[in-house]
Amino acid sequence: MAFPKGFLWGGATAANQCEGGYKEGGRGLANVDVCPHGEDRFPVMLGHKHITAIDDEHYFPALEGVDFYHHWKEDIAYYGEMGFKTYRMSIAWSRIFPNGDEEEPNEEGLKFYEDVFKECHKYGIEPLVTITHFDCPMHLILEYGGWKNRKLIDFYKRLVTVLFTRYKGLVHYWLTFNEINMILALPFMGAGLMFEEGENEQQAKYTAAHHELVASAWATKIGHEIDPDNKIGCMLAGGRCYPLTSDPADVWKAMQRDDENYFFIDVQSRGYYSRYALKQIEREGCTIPWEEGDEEILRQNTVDFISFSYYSSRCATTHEEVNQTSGNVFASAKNPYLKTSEWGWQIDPLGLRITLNSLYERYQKPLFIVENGLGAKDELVDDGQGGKTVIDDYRIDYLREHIKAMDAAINEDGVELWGYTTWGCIDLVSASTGEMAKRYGFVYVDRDNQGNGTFKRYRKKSFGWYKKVIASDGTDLD
Ligand code: BGP
Repeated sequence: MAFPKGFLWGGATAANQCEGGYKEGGRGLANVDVCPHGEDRFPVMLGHKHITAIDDEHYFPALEGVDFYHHWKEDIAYYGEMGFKTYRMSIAWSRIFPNGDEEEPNEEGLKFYEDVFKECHKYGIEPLVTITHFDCPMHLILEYGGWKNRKLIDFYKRLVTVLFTRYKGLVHYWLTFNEINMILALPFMGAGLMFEEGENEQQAKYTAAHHELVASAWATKIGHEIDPDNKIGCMLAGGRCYPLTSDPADVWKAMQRDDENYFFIDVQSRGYYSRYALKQIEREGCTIPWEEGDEEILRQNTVDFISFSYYSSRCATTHEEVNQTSGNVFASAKNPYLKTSEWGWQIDPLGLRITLNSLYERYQKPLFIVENGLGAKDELVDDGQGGKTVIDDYRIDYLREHIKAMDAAINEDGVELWGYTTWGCIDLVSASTGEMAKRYGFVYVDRDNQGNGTFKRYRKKSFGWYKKVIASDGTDLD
């Protein structure tokens, strides 16, 4: 069936994974820059190993990404050619405020994004901007301790005020924090937290989370005041959790896993902490650092829509002998009914329909799928016309099935869905592993895990396929 009129088809990227241009245009160092490729990546993202500057021992893939900083015109032309209606991208905070605590923004950084947004509009592409996709200026971490310091709320307010003012009329769709629930799993990535020996990590995470939630509500307020046409959303690492068996203990565990995920979105969309979240924090002996006015600001500034990433469903069980599988950082029991990707992520298109229905039931607000896709190894081959391409039928299959699930959720179940941006519409650095080999794009980029390659771009087979999908408004999926 047809998708609703004005449905926003497109693709998504994040500055830290594609932009590069580190040291150019006055940009400062950020937490995402010091997450290396290799075995130290996870300990750093967790906040346990501290790398605070670029060193010679490691390879840091975010410094160059896939060099969007110098290829943005070419890349946006590809998106235009595919007929994108929207392009989700993020702002590197340290390009606007290199240290994060300056009074005045960096004009070169502001101009860069202005040019990018204007270029998008040339092709009729509406930008969808993530204000922070995991990034936080390193200075704010070293000097203030990252988001566990309340001062970050003021620095963030300054950032968003500058962005909403400067890009008024150019950008109408905004997300405050990418995958806000990631704070609990990867606190250095999610909130710039670096733990000291013996520190109460849980308390630091809840403190940082509260500050981000208050900052997010402020951004919603400021964004609406500056331009009432702004649509401001939250962003969740989504994917329903199933009980592995009908054992009620498994059902209960799955429900708790989901609650952990909804923790933040509940606050952003309803305006207050849920009862189970308050109980959980209390049980862990932690507290919420309330200050005067917080409650009100949260209550009065809920989001306009809920966006989420969906790669997979998850499974929970109390039967410990069951195998675990990997998937988007959150552990899951292996579901025997599902196939997995080369990286062990379970493939579950119906899970997308289930997730859409659950979220819509729970919040009754418009939804937006802002990430979905298959990370796979691609092989560049001759295209028979003197050029090169990738025959990525596996990616087409994955996306086709997920689009069908989306179609069913809209047309059969009545879910209100504003749009769909596939993750990594151009190959980019993997957030979890720092690899280039895990590719999601419609456009191949010549770059490897060690940082070799020319950055040359090639259209894959999925490029032409997605173009057709968009042109037919989702009715031609062959
Ligand atoms: C999400 C992040 C993205 C992205 C994606 C795929 O969690 O928001 O930044 O990278 O996952 O994950 P990966 O890159 O690890 O394959």
